[in-house]
Amino acid sequence: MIITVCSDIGAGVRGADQGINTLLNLAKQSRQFDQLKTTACVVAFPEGFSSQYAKHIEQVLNISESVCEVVCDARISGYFPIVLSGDHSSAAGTIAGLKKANPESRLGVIWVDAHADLHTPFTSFSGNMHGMPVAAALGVDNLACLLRDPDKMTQEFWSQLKLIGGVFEKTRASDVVYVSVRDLEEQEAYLIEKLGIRNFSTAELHDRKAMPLGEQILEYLKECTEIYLSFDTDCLDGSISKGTGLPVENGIMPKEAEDLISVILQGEKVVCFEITELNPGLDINSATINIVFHLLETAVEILKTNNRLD
Ligand SMILES: [Mn+2]
Repeated sequence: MIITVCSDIGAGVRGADQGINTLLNLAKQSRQFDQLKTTACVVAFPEGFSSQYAKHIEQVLNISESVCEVVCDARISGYFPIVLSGDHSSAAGTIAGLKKANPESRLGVIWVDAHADLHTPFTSFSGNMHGMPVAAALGVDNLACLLRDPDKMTQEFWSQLKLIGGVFEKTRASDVVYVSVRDLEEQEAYLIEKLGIRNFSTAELHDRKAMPLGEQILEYLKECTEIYLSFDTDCLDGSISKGTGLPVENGIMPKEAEDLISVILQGEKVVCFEITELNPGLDINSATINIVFHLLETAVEILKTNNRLD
């Protein structure tokens, strides 16, 4: 099942909500997507509370709760959700939905991204919510790196965001894996070090002599009972990811991304795949769009072959 989250409210650069229709339009021309069910999350919430510490946080909370419910229902009904979201902020809702559907699970998270998305309203300079979903999922504030002094309302909404789905700490730091995270701010670097989160570097991905990175990651998460794979378009190398809000050099090349996703999605514990942060308005020659759509098509093909998708 494809679940769409047509919102870009959590991003600093707007326009990523358009990425979803771009992918769905291409899907109409591909046989792989025939008869695949598509469900849209409610994203049309009124503006609500917003602050410089956490921009549009009330809307992000409402959208994330909507995502949580849809993902949870999909999982309970036995579907494998492929989530197409505009910006990454709603992924806290995706993770919450997976955990809500199966509270006993030990949920692993594979976060393929140029950024750690580990900020909080206490540490974020920009206040952009797409930089916070991993912190929300882990239930951390990172007060040791206090940079800002958010008002009471912001703190109240942040507390609610950490509690989406009625579960605090949806995953633990030892069950989170970063891939190609390379644009870190010191507050995030501190948390990664303190919590001991494994970051598989781009260099490790490039290393052809090693076991395929996807296999290494699945091995690393072998104690988990379910795994969620989150793919931020900006994990791709800056030379080929113009169609995303924050392109960063020294990233993943298309074939590497395809191999990585292919190996991981063969893992039987993987229960959900998300693609996010594709911004067609920024994309020169549709280069990024074509790469990301190919990855989506590859994922659908693998999951269909394994009878995991309908
Ligand atoms: Mn991200």
